[in-house]
Amino acid sequence: MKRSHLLFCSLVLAWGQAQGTAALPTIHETLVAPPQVPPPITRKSPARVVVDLTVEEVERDIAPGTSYTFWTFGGSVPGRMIRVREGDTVELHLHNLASNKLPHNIDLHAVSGPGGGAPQTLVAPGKQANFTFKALQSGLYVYHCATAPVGMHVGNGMYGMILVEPLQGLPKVDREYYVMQGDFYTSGAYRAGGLQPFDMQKAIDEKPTYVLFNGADGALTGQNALPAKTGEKIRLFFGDGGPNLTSSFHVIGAIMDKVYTEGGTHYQQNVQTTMVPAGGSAIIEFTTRVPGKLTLVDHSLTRAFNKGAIGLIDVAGANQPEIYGKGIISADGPAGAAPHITDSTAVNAEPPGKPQATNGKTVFETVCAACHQATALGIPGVFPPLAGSDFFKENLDEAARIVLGGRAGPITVKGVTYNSVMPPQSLTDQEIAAVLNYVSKEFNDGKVAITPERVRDLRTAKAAHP
Ligand code: HEC
Ligand SMILES: [Cu+2]
Repeated sequence: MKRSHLLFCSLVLAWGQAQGTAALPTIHETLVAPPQVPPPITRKSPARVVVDLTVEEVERDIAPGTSYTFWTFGGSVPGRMIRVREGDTVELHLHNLASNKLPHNIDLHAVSGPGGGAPQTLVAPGKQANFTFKALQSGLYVYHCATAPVGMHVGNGMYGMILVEPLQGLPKVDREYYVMQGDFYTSGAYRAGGLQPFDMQKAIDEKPTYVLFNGADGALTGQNALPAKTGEKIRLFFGDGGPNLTSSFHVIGAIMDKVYTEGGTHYQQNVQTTMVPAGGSAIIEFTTRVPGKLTLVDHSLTRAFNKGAIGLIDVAGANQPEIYGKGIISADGPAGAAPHITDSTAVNAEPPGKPQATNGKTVFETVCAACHQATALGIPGVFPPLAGSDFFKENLDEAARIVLGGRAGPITVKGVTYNSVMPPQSLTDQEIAAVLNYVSKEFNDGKVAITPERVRDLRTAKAAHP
């Protein structure tokens, strides 16, 4: 009796292995840049899907004439969309480019388990982390970086989505697009020019400078409008990366046929505006009935018209006057023309100039201020102050070593203890000397100074005894 029970168990085990990961065919997923999405899955059986995702810290335009350092999954905001099938085993390779400055990781909401993969994937620049999980439940899920300070990593663009298709697949449509909303916090005002640093205080206060679709003011307008034809079924994989705002997502000029609310299994029909939470999604389907431009907006409207949350779908085709009439204004008819919707590029379109040659102030504003703040006062409990810093004043060599090599662990500044991580900054000797002298003069008593030669010596000493 006992024996046959044992035999049964080992049979079950062998069967389990045959059905398990060892027996699965391996597929390497080809990732594409948003607003494009990987093609629908036609497979009828599970696979082991290998996904290579590279973290890239990139400087590019957030608005015409304004640049920003985005932290990305795959070089784009949102990050590359991953598409798998319910029951697939996903082998994720997260590669952190050697030229990046910070460690990063990934938390996928499609994962069942603590941290969604974040602990397994925390990876330093130049390294790769591999993490395998089973996609148990279908849905459209957000993924994001979960490295501290998380609000900053997400605020810099570290989010994307993974679609886990149900076993039977999704109904066929004519076009699919991938759009994510995000809120961005820069020191300067909306469309202030030059390279703009991240502003942690604005993020904490949830006062974004920009609210954007696909990471740039104009990412989906003008030349970048999404093409379509009349009579097509369009599916939007729409997500909200946050870090903070909920989207009241609306398509001006269309009624959503179906909305799989919150990216889940069931759909609502005939929807005007759908609420998408930060870290959430919706699968939205609608039909393009007549030619012209459909406008994607966050219906919290100053975000759309004053902070950039606008996208366009440019529909080509023949007029359908019985669906959408021309409109006639008679001489003494009721006054008042229809409200005029403008494309965001028409607002305040002057591109301001780039910042001039590198100096201490520029380095401070574009590099250090992201964490230590433009005021150099830091953020209580998170980033220590550089202004009036006893630590800084006592030893400029040590400050230079911190900028060169980074610092982690407890540190006491002005009587307050911080315990965090400052990543090494890839700056030249000139830039480090310039920024430290600027901080000394501008935010401390200006008594101490350091030369580029001294920074060079410290760098050499550090290389000799790392
Ligand atoms: C990504 C955020 C970040 C950036 C960017 C950054 N720092 Fe820091 N910095 C920190 C953190 C966090 C600490 C505290 C580290 C610890 O707890 O050990 C720190 C500590 C310091 C300290 C020692 C403590 C103090 O307040 O005097 C100095 C000096 C310093 N940073 C200078 C700079 C300078 C100069 C720059 C720009 C070139 C810079 N940092 C850029 C996060 C940052
Ligand atoms: Cu990150």
